[in-house]
Amino acid sequence: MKPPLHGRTALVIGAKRTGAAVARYLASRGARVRLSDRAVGAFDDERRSLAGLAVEWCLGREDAQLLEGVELVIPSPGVARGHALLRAAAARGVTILAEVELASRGLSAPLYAVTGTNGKSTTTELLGRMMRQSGKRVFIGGNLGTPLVDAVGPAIDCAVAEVSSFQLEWVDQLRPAVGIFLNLSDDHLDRYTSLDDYGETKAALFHAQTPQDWAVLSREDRWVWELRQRLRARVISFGFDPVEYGTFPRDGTIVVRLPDDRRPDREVTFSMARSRLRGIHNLENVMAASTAALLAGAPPEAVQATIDEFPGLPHRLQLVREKEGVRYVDDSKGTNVGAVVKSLASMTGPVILLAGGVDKGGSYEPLRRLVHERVKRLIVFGQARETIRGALGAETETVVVSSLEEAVARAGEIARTGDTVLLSPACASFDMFRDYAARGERFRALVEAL
Ligand code: UMA
Repeated sequence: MKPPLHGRTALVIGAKRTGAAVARYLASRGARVRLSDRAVGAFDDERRSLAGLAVEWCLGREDAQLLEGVELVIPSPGVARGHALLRAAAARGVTILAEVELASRGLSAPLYAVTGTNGKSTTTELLGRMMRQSGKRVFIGGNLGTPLVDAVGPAIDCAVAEVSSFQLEWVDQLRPAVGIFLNLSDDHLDRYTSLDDYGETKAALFHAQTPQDWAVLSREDRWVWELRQRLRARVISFGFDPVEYGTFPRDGTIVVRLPDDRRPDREVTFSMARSRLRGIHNLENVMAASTAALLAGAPPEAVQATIDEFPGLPHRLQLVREKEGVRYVDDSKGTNVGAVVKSLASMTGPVILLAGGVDKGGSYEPLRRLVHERVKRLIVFGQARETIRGALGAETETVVVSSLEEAVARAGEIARTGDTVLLSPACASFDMFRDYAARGERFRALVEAL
């Protein structure tokens, strides 16, 4: 059901990417919008994007007076569930909706959504490109960058969205025709009480699905795989062992077997020979995206062409440079332990690992064996450096430095032919950089200058 927005008063909390898009969406549909942010910055871009619309700006404020006359609250993903304003709104019986919920209520095209701890962006981009290659008009966005609410309005045939746990905290009718859950490992434990709490928040992606919809689940992740028992959607899976129905790799190909008797080609095979994506985790991402694309009606040729052409996303295991036999790899998007496990597992030869930043409250334990076996030197920086040294320092020779600059310089001195210098920080970047992309760019610049 589409929300009747005209004449309603809405409070939008957070005035950056999500908040500005939501304010634009609501105000252009006749709602009265109060846009608040705890910061008092200039918000130049956001103000420009809202020029001419009736939006009341409330900067530097988080007080309950913001709720006066408000019938609907849309928090930005960065606003925690327990935020005082949200508690006050709930106590007053005011409706609280996530931006993706608001968007899904307005969308008339089918939604294909991707969640999980790692691989979401790559899988979303792959799936979106597979659909485009099929000749469809496709919106690609969500947590990836462009808020889903921007998909409402333009003429599109489908929307493909990356959806984070933060974005799933206030949903109830969000109903993807195909939902993908890639994996679950410790992340954002500064916001969730446990891995279960974090996983259950992500599982909200499937709550409103019906038996007409599909859930694409990993067989390799125990937490995700157990979900199949309590979903209403039809489940199809991907993993490494052959199955009667589902997706698995076989001799350099990916085999997809759909449980749909109407398809004459019940088994579809895709070659991985020309794919530029490296690592086991990327194989999982390709399996998930290919399965979802076929379920969404993409012809196999469109899926294969995308696998062949997709160059990969920046800051994910990206080779920056090879200098004197040393490979320098930017994996700045490795912002949690699970991501670094997968990156290290796909390395051959000795690794000099650069890690650190803002700790997310999880355990470094899953890295111990891999660090012991593959990392010849661990160089730690940022706020979490002592925590990481405490957790992993016994596994390999560990150096504590004060900055990324120093980390790269030390790595350059230590590295010998055959080594890989890998920036895969296992932490958020916000102690020293705007975001993971800025950290990756800085790393690239430092490596180029070596
Ligand atoms: N703010 C408040 N009060 C609060 C918290 C934040 O006023 O209690 C204000 C901040 O001062 C700031 C604004 O809210 O001005 C920022 O809002 P936001 O953090 O939700 O950021 P957006 O720019 O709206 O970006 C969000 C996602 N950010 C987060 O989830 C933290 C972006 O994902 C996403 O690309 C964008 O919406 C569009 O959908 C980024 C991210 O880091 C990439 N995501 C996490 C991740 O991938 O691990 C989940």
